Amino acid sequence: MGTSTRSIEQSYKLARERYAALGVDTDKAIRTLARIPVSIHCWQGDDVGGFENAGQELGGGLAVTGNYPGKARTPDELRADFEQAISLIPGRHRFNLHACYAETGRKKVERDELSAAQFRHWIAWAKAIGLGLDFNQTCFAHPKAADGMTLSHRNKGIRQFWIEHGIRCREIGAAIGKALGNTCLTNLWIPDGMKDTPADRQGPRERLAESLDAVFQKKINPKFNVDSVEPKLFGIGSESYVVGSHEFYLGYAVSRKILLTLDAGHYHPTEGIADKISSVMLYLPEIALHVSRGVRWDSDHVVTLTDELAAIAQEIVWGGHLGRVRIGLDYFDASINRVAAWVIGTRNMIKALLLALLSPIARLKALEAEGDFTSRLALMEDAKVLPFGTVWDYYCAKQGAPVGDSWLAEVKRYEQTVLSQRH
Ligand code: RNT
Ligand code: ZN
Repeated sequence: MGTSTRSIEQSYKLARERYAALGVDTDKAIRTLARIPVSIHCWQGDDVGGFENAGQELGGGLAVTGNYPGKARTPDELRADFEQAISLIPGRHRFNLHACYAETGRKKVERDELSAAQFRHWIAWAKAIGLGLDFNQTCFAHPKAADGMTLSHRNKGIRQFWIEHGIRCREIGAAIGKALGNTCLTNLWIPDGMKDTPADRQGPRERLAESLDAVFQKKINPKFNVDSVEPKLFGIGSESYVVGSHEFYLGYAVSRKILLTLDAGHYHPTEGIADKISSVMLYLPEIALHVSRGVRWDSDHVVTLTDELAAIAQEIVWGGHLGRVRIGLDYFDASINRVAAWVIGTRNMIKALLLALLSPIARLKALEAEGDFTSRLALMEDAKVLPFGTVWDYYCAKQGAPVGDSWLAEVKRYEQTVLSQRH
């Protein structure tokens, strides 16, 4: 087998030389990579179900397909599944919670009544295993969002309900950040939109801006919580109009000095988010990403190592934006083992970052500055077949994570012993 520690190290030494000849320091790349957290979304673990038992369907234009057995049914199961997943992923990462994952015990706590109390188990767990937490308002799968409108609703009472939810979520985010000594990102996405051509595109946007101002009015120490807003182009049932469009939220985030979340599935099918990063970084102190993979629509497929993913990582790394981009994942596939889905998507995100860190970017930029575009293209293409996999294996081994596909046997074992017992 080619995965013994000795052969990994020997191969790595050769790869290191190969990269060094192009001015790339592989040891440094690995050190940098180990410090980049990926915020892994809780909702892959249970098909965006949450634990409210509201009996409400997902809605909001979100759709999870598949019925692979063994999904987490309780917070404890979700935590156990996630611990299994992160044991197979190199590096130290974060866990991204949604408000609907509140633990309310026997009683019902409405979304406009939530507080950190319903998240104390999550916080204690995160603290115990050294995990950073992020948070999200849940403005879907709820009777008050049943007509697809929330913060931009024409009914004032409904707007007020979601405003209160938004405020409480930010407070929960702050409590999380304070308790963990690690800034929480609270991300706001709402489904608001229309299936068919609206007669009034302006009114809902005016109401949304007003509602958002109410949500973000209270100053919260940015050491504990920072806020982000997430635009979208269309959804199921909101094909013709989405109130919180890209232009809407870009303007909002810039003018209010909050973060913008770029979700890779939220644009036209061939429109990537990679090229947006260098522009928005000029005007925003920080941004957040929902790395996803849309297939024909915002289908939220498991992230694979595509050109688009590589380009996203390049823009973050080559642009010098590490530290100002909060990388998160957003996908939900219920047709395969959910722990594997977490592992595959997250390992791919990390691979893409490593690829970007291992690019001969200094040389490429120098060639570009000299106007030698021929050599730039030649080097970019040759760089694609450098021994990246060898460095990746070495990184996994060094981090104590499984090398190659050996993680899969672990997931299969977990499926046999744990997941398959859930009926
Ligand atoms: C929906 C957004 C949003 C959700 C999660 C569950 O289109 O991408 O981020 O996927 O909040
Ligand atoms: Zn998203």
